[in-house]
Amino acid sequence: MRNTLPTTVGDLVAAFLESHGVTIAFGVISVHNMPMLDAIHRRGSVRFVPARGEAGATNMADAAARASGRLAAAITSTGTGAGNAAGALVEACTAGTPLLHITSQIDTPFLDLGYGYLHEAPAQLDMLKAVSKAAFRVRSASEALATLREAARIARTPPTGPVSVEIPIDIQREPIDIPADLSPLPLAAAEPDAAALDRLAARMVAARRPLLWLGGGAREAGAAVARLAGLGIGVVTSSAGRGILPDDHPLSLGAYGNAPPVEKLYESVDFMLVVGSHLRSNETRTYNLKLPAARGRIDVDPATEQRSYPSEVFVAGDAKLALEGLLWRLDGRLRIDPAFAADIAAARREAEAGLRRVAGAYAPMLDVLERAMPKDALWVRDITLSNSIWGNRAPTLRDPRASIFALGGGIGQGLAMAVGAALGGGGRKTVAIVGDGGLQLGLGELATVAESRPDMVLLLMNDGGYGVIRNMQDNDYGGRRCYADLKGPDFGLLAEGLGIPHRRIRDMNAFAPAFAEALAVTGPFILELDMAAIGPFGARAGGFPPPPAWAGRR
Ligand SMILES: Cc1ncc(C[n+]2csc(CCOP(=O)(O)OP(=O)(O)O)c2C)c(N)n1
Repeated sequence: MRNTLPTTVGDLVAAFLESHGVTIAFGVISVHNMPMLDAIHRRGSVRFVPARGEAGATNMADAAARASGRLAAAITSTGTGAGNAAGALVEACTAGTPLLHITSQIDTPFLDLGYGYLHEAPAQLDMLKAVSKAAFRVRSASEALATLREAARIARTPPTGPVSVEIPIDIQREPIDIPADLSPLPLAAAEPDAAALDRLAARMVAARRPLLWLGGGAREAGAAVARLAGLGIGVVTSSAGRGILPDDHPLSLGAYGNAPPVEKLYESVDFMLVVGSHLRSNETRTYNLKLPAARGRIDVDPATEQRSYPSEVFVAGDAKLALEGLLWRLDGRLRIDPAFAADIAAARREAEAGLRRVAGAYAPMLDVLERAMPKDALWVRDITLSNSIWGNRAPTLRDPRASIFALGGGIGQGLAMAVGAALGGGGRKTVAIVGDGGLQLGLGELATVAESRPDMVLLLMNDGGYGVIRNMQDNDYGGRRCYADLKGPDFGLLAEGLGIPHRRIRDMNAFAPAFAEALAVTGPFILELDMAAIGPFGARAGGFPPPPAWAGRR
């Protein structure tokens, strides 16, 4: 059946997004994307959220995809517009977010002529290739659908990632019929090799105290992980792997993988299986963390076999399929040390006590969040001391989609991620933690908040500057403080000007009632904590140790 309306490639893009389960898209309207946005508007199926900048829009789309598990889209203009999305695309690559970035190009007769045509950016496609998993240019109206489908297939194929598509503005305007079948291309399953799984199973069976280290790549493997934990295998997660097994499962060490009591426990772990994790430098104290000596690894990317911490058994393939294959091979064969569960629980308790100590004046805040945050809330963080000190480990999360933060460590993405999570996450309350420095990087998106009214509480940890940097200056630069004290706005006045409810607290005792007030609002609420008044953390976090001799290229 053919659509009889005079439709354009812009309409095709809108229909394609609908057919690929995209319910929300973010961007900034421009002469170079209006055929697509006009079609999205007319068709009314995909919600388009106008952001104030392409960086924010792309972070929003990234978080919407992470929170929902579905494709989301960022739609930008050519040149500066596409360039503005680059930092957020780097983060989406780092996190492996399945995301479509649809952008434009100048009119095709002028491509690569160097006329100085409006928005011309000669090497835009090269730039997009560098910051996306893949990038394509649509070269004619007739190939638009095939290119978009292939882009979506690549974005959704593990290891997932953002894919950019340039559609020159004249092609967007070209008339085209919309085919009846716009369905997504099938994804090839990354089947693990049976012999490799046999070797891994034999290694697991020989262990008395086996432990899984789960990264974000194991996000879809929750059911298999729960059954492995049911057999007595312990679990620890990276920050991205939080909630794959509920953090409060008795055999879970949560995301305390580099806490001293857990590192101590590793000495008695006779096999660690790393699943879908980079073992990132910032989560392993730059590879100084002493993981158990005997290790195996499952990863969908075969190239990771000996990357960072080497392993003796490697299984290339999908984490869920591999863990399912492992499960039946282990059936009835494990002989777990009966003391292991209690040792895990003790290490976990000690690690939690350590977290309360380093949280210092903010320890009561952890208790309030643990108690009051809705159990299905999305927990979004910017790169701020409160996240590196405690937010990456607490409060308890029970859903692998709930933990959303910039894995690449770039500040200033938290606000936009909170917006995307709240608007694209299926109506779950979002609680986000940001620093005043990070927030100022994308301050314009507060206007997007005021307009699109995401259901979120923004916990603004205001220490009047870059706390992380001040700590590094104190630790590593003889206490020479520079460029880290910031003049910020009066956030209360700013919120008032935008019509966003705001409260500032100066005393930790005021946090519980203020947080309850914030949660009771359906829509945005900024709860600002005056950190100078509230007090210090119990530790001076900041900086990273040098890598050990064995790591890196030598
Ligand atoms: C995009 C980017 N620019 C610069 C940095 C360096 N940086 C790391 S933390 C930080 C300070 C963040 O300040 P704030 O959000 O106020 O949190 P705080 O450190 O005060 O807790 C900076 C500038 C970075 N990580 N990312």
